[in-house]
Amino acid sequence: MAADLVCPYCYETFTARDIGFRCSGRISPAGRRCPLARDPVLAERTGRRGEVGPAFRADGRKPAAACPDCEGDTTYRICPVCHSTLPVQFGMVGHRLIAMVGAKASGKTVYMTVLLHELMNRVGAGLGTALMASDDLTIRRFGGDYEEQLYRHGRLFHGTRTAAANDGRVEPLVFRFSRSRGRLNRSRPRHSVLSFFDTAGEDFNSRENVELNTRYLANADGVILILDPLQMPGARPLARPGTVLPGSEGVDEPVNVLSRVTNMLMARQQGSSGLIRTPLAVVFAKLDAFWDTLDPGSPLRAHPPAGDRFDTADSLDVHEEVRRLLKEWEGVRIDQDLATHYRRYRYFGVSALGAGPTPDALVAPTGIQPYRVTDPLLWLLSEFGAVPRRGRG
Ligand SMILES: Nc1nc2c(ncn2[C@@H]2O[C@H](COP(=O)(O)OP(=O)(O)OP(=O)(O)O)[C@@H](O)[C@H]2O)c(=O)[nH]1
Ligand SMILES: [Mg+2]
Ligand SMILES: [Zn+2]
Ligand SMILES: [Zn+2]
Repeated sequence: MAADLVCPYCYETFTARDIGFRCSGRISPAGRRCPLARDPVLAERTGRRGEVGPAFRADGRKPAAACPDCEGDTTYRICPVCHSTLPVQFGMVGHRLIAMVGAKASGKTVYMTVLLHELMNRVGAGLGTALMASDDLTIRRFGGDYEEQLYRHGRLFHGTRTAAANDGRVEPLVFRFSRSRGRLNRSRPRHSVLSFFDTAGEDFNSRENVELNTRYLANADGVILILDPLQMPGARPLARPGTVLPGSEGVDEPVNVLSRVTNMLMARQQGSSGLIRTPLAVVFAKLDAFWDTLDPGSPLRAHPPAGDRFDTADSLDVHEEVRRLLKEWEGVRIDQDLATHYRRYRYFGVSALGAGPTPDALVAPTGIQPYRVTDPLLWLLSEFGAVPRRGRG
């Protein structure tokens, strides 16, 4: 059988049969209890050193198995490669890995934090969707680090730690996305597992991380590529006066970042047409710095129509508007590269903060006012059939 599952924690592939189990460590009906101990595989692969029940092999297609030592039943299923506990119903519900990549300081961490915050709070309810952290570590890291820093303290992030500085490990945030089953979409999948891996921009430039990133990208079902117009020589001079500009030292222009991503995706998978099949959301961040330069009638000055569907017409308007902006920003090569290599791609324009931060890296006094942040994710989910669309295209 083909290896059709991808671990949301390590991005290695395996089959359902290979899924392992972990003893619950509770006293079993037979009166025995397995001792908890550090799992060397888990520690090596993920850095998690806590004491856990012993791992064992059994038929991973089943939801539960009996521990060979204590005979107690367990429903903890684990990845055969990294031994992370898999989300409930993993392999039984749709699981979608969304990879997010972009150059250094392009705004990935801020965007991811705001996107997830919006989906968990404001937007989710309107869309009839819910987003929940899938494991304790995600709850602690997302709530405790990311959300706390940006929303409670109003402080922007330092550059994300590189995978190399983290012993080559990645620590994705894993969420369960669910949609309440509406009358019209009875057959659509209700749950998806979303895994976000917040890369450091430098991971894209260093050789030792290319292998890791290739696996991550190649096994993703959809890719969100964050591009920063402030890093485009043709757009930089157009930014609103006073905008905090990213340093240009060691920064790669968006067109080069795109080439790197394209090379990584091509290394692994191609359709018979030679085009990359993974849907690619090309997201231009920090749009607030360019609002002054846009036409008052531009779709990038309006909010997307409200409703519980992905609005195709609005999305295509935005797509064309970004394509037009690329001419102004001297970014036409980006458009050519996408058309040459990708079967499915779509442009987006977002502002996670809604206003430029202060020079001392604090959220503007007007607060966080996200603009169009959920559009790219909803497009990807609608491509997978996990969110319904209004209109065709
Ligand atoms: N004007 C504006 N600036 C933003 C926005 N989002 C991020 N920025 C700026 O971009 C900087 C970098 O954002 P991060 O999200 O930390 O960037 P990153 O891509 O995670 O960077 P690395 O982790 O170093 O790769 C922030 O400190 C802000 O100055 C936005 O919506 N609008
Ligand atoms: Mg970051
Ligand atoms: Zn046991
Ligand atoms: Zn794994």
